[in-house]
Amino acid sequence: MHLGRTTLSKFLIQQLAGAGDQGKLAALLVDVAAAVKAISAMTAKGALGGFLGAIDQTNVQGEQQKKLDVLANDAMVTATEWGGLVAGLASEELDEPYVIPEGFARGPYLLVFDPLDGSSNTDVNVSVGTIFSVLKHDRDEAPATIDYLQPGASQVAAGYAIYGPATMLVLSVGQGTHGFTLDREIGNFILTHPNLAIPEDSSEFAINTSNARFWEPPVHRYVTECQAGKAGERGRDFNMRWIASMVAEVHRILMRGGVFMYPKDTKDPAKPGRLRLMYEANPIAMLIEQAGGAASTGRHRLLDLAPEQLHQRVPVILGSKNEVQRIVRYHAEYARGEDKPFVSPLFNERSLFRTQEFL
Ligand code: AFP
Repeated sequence: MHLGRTTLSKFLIQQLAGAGDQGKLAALLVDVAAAVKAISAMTAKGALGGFLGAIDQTNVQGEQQKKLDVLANDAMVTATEWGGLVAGLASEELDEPYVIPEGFARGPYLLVFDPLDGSSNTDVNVSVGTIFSVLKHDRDEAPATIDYLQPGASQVAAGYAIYGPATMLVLSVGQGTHGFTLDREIGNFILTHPNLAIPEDSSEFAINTSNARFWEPPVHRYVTECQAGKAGERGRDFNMRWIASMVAEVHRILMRGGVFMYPKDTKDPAKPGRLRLMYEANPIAMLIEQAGGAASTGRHRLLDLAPEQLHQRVPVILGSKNEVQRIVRYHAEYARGEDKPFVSPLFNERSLFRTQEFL
């Protein structure tokens, strides 16, 4: 038991003791936590609960939906539509924003979420997550889509749940990034990781290298230097990870540093990136910056972007500040034509000359 430990509710009351709608924000986050507990129970049952597998429908992203995608979405809607705290909801799994039904009062917030991120991993029992973002809605009228299109810097709260060996909730209300672990015995989230801080330097990067042929030169330059390790520009060896579940990559970075990249590439020119701005990039970027890290498209700070569409995609490069800043610098040098010519040892004239010396 964790008697005396700080529960999520106690933490939120302490952090949001201010006037105005702060109490409603705390209540909304408690409702989100209730949905997370339900989703955690379903992911933990897996095949025993009949929750695995796909269904015969695709979402607005054109992706085939998993059963858990739909069930997680329903859990988030059911837990938050009723309380008079939100004016509307938007989800990766819904083409259009969700209109709060007649009979439920509307509130001052908009909740935007990816109910189950990494769902391609559910059937192989790899950690998945829920990502959520909270925005203000200051009009009495029901929100139109345009009301959701606020820059990430406007978020009043953001967080994710990770359904791993333990279920954790990591969130920020603008006063740092904090982690809570679900104690299933008492059904409560306990503050276990207060004030998370990302190391500014790291020797670990995460990227899907099967896309290397589609990357822009600055990304090639950064990854190639990491792979060169001690023998190359960086003078030290690097480690690589790729879980294909953003929440799991981000959680690792919050725990021990690193950099995560899903950069702009030429794989599908119609898509400026794979990840979605409103309910993946923006909430995660808030958590990363609140923990002392950096989050960029490679060219712009993610939280500064002015959204144009609810489901728009963006390039994402985030994590340890000094590594992200190096990648951003490489993009700027590339734009100015100043990036060091990308030479691998094999083609470097000097090294070829050296080889001839000993022929
Ligand atoms: P799914 O939710 O469709 O599994 O996508 C997960 C994700 O959006 C993000 O969580 C991963 O980092 C990324 O996609 C993995 O993309 P690849 O499958 O191209 O590696």
